[in-house]
Amino acid sequence: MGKSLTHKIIESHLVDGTMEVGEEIGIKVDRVLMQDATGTMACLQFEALDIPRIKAEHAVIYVDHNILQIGFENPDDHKFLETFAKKYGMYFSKPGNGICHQVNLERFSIPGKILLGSDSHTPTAGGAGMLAIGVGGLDVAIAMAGAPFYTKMPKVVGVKLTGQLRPWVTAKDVILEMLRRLTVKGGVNKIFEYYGDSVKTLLVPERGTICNMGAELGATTSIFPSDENTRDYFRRQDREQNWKLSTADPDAWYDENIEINLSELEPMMACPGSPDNIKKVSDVQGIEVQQVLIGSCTNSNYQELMTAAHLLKDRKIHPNITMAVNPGSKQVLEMASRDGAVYNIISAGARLLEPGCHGCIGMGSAPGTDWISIRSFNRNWPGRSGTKNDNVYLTSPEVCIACAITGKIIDPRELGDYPKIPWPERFIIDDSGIIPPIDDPVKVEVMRGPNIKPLPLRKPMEPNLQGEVLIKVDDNISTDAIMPAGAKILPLRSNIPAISEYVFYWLDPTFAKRAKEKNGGFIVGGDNYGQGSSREHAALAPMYLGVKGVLTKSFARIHRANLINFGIIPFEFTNSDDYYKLQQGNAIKINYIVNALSNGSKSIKASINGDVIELNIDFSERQRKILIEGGLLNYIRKTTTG
Ligand code: MIC
Ligand code: SF4
Repeated sequence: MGKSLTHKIIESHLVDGTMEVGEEIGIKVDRVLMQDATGTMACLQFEALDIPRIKAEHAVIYVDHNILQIGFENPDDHKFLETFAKKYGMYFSKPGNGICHQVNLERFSIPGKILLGSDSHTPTAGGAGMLAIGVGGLDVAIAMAGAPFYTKMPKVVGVKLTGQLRPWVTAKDVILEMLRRLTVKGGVNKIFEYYGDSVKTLLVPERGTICNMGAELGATTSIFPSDENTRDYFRRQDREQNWKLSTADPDAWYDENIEINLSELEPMMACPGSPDNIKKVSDVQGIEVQQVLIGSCTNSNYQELMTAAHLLKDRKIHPNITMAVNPGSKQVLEMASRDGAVYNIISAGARLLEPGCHGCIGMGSAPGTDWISIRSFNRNWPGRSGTKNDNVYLTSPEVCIACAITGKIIDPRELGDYPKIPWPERFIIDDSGIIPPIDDPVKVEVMRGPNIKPLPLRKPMEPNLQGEVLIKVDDNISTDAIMPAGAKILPLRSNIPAISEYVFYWLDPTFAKRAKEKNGGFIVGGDNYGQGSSREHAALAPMYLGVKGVLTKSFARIHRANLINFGIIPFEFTNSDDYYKLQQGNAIKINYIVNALSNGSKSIKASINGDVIELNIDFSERQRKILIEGGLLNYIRKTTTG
C-alpha cells in the first residue's frame, strides 16, 4: 500500500515518536505565521526564551485583526510587533496588507513544507500543498526557537473528490457539505487529505477555502496535493521556483475514507448558531435580510471579488440592505481596482473596506438587533459578530450577492447565467507592505507601549488541587465564548490582567469577579470544549484568574494543548455521565495530582461534595512534565538551563 501525502510530509519532518495514530510525535517546523491578536503574546513568550534570533527558516507576523486604531493600544502593539520582527529576524506585514492566510497563500506558501501558525485557519495553506497547522502562540514561539512541535499523530482521512461543481455551486459548498456530514467535532485529531480526479477542477484559492474551513470541523489540518494547477498559481504569483510536485502515492492508504461527488452538491449555508447547522439555500429561501458581508480568510480572493463585482454590475443592492466587502489582501484589492471591480461594488451601493478581518471577529460591522446577516465567513457562534443575539448565516460570496440584490435569502441560480471570471495572466506583485528583517539586530530597539504588560506565569503544580466549580457550560463551547473578541476586548490581548475581566463575558459577566473572590477553581464543560479559535488567552486568562483544571466530556485539540501549555489540567470524565452530577458551586478536591502525573497514572479520583468520580489524565510523558512545572515556558526554561 502506498503512502498518503500527509504521511510523506510528516515522515520527512519527524524528529520524535512514531507515526502511530494517537501517539505523540515531534515534527520539525519549517515556517511560522503569527497575527497581531495572538502574536504579541507569542513574541513576549519568545522573548522569555532569551534567544537572539529566530531559528525557524521563515517567520511572518501580520497585522490583520486589530486594525481599528481607536485608541493607543492597537497602534502601540503594531509598533511593538514591527520592531520585534525586525530585531529577531521576522517579516512584518503591515496593516492594510491583508489577512494572514490570504497573503501567506499568495506570497509564502510552499508545497511539502510544514507551517505552524498562531491562528486556527492556518490550514488555508493546505490549498497549496503545505502541511499547515493552527496552534496557540506559545507553540509558535517555541517553534521559532527551533524546537519541534509536539502533537498526537492524527488519523489521516482520504477525501476522494469525483464529479464537477455545477454553476453557482462553489468550494464553500464542498466544505459546508463536509460540515453537514461530520459536524464541528467530526475532525478532531484528524487530517483531511483531498485526492481524486476532480482535484484538478479546483483552483488553488478554492482549495484554500476548503482547507480553511476544515478548522470548523476541528481538524488538525487539511491538505490538497501540489499539482500542475498549483504550479500555474505559483507561476502567476511569480514564484514558480517555490513550486514542487507533492502528491500521495496512487495506491495511498488512509485511516478513514470519505467520497464527495461534486456534481451532486447544491448552494448551501450554515444557519445561525454553529458552522455545522447546514441547510440547502433553497430550503431557507424567502427570509428577509438586513446585512451582507463578503470577505474573511475563507472567501476574499481575487476570483471571488471579481465574481461579486460582475454580478453587481449595473445593479443596486436592495434598499433595506447594508453591505460591506473586505478584500483578503492588498494584492486582491489592487487587482480588483485595476480590473474594474471596485467601481461596480461601489456603484451598486456596497461599502468597500480595507483588506483585513473586520466583521469576522467583531471588529466593526456588528449587525443591528434582530438583523439577519449573510456572510461569506467561517464562524457564526452566538455573539461572535459583536451583537449578543445575532443571526449569522455563512455561505458563498455568490449567495451573499443574490441576497444583497434581492433583500432576501434566495438561491443564486435564480440570477441566471454564472459568470466565468478569467484568471489574470500575472497577479500584481508588490510586496512593499511586507517589511523584511534587518541584518543588524543591535540597531533595533523594540518599542513597547503601556498596554503591553508582562507575561504572567503559573507556579509549579500544587500537590493537591481544590476549589469550586466556577461555571458549568454545555457542549461545543467555543474559545469565542470563553474569551470573547470584538473591537472592545481585542485591544487588550497584550494585557492579561485587563483582558481576564472578560472571561465568559457573554455567558456570565460575573465570572471573573467570582473566580477572583474564590481564589480560582474549576470549569466544567461538555463535549468539544474550546472549539474554534487558537487564542491562548482562553487558557492564559483563566489561569491568571486561578483556574486549576477544566473537567469535560471532551476537548478540542488546540485548546487542550493551550491549557497544558499554561498549566491548567484538562481532565476528561472517565464516565461522561458524571458531567450531569456537577453543578456550579460544588466543591472539588483532587489529591496527589503531582504524584499521579509523575508516575504516569492514566486516571485519578476526584471528590465532589463527598461523592467520588474518576477523571482521565492520559497525557504523554512530556505533557505530564509540563503540567508539573506549571506550563510549557517553565518547562523549557528548566530543561534548557538544567
Ligand atoms: C478567529 O477567527 O477566531 C481568530 C480571531 O482569527 C482566531 C485567533 C485569535 O483569536 O486571535 C483564530 O482563529 O485562531
Ligand atoms: Fe481573520 Fe476571520 Fe480569518 Fe480569523 S477567521 S483569521 S478573524 S478573517
